[in-house]
Formats: sequence, structure tokens, C-alpha cells
Amino acid sequence: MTVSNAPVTLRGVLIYPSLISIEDQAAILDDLSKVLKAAPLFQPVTPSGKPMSVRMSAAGQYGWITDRQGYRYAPTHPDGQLWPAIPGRILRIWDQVAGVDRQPECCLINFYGAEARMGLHQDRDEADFTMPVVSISLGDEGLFRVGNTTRGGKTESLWLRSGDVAVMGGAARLVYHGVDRIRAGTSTLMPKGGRVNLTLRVVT
Ligand SMILES: O=C(O)CCC(=O)C(=O)O
Repeated sequence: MTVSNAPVTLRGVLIYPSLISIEDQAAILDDLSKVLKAAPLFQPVTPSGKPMSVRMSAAGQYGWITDRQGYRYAPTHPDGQLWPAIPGRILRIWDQVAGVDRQPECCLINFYGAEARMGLHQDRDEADFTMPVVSISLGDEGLFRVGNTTRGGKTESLWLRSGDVAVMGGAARLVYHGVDRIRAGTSTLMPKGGRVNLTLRVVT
């Protein structure tokens, strides 16, 4: 059984350590393997043509994608099919922590191998910034860095572990955030290792 610790805040981001039990983490991975059969991971490129180090997919009415045409939400996978529905077990985590009366329309799936990272950025392609972004970590630990609502200035970091859930809402909805590195081999959740991050977003 997983013991859930008291929430902590990192520059306004609310983090619930070990919110998701080991059993539920494994069940979510099972759900995700079905999602990824229908909507396989792909390697996105930035608008300047640089490949991102994470691989991505999504579930919900929208997926967030990036390619030469820019950053945007899209109703279909780059291969043309609709995104699969967001699994109920993942929606229940949103219900537990989001504190709003809308449901997420996108569950972005980021897969980090040992060398993957994500630069500091804001999540700002959504229409309504009163809606939080809920972020679920599974697998290997990732060093999560949080800055400010404008570029630059002081930042602080902590290791996100499998089962942790972070909420970027309120004054912290538009903070710059990113993942500096992955501590490979720190979780046995996935047989081949790696980290999966899910971000739940209301898009419209
Ligand atoms: O992997 C993470 O913990 C953060 C992911 C993220 O920043 C994003 O999807 O916008």
C-alpha cells in the first residue's frame, strides 16, 4: 500500500506526493497501453524543426501537438485518427484534485527515456486560464523545475516520483516549468524503465 503524504507547494504549484497507489499506477499504465495502441507515441518537432526529446501522444477530444506549422491543439493524431477517450481512472484523479466543475478535454501523454527533458515553458494554448493543469507522474523520477509567470528569474526544483500529482492552478497556472533530467532506474513500474507524464487540460 502507498502512504500518501501531505501536499507541498513549489512556487505556487501544489504537489500531492504518492497520491496514486502502486496498484492504481499499474492499472493506469494498463489503460495507457490501450490508448497508445490506438494513438501511438510519436516524436514531435518544434516549429523551428528541432525534434523534441520526449515522445508524445494524447487522449480526449484534443491532443497537443507541435510540428513545422506550430504549437496547437488538434482533434486528431498526426496519423489522422481521432484520439481515444481519456480513461476513467485518470479522470477520477482530476476529480480528486482539480476543484473545478469542468472535465479535461486533453490528456497529453509525454514519454521520457533516460536522456529526455523538457525546457522551461508555459502551458498557454488553452482558452481558459481559470482551469488548472493537473500533472501525473509515473515511472522514473523527474527533476521538475518551476520558475515565474514571466521568463527568467529565480527557479526551484524537486524530484517528482511515480504516483505524485501536481496541480498548476490559480496564480501558478501560467508559471514556467520544465523537466531537467530523469533519474533512470528509480522505478520498477515499467519493465523497460522511463517516465510517463500525463497532463490533463481543459482546452476550450
Ligand atoms: O513532465 C512533466 O512533469 C511536465 C510536463 C509538461 O510540462 C507539459 O506537458 O507541459
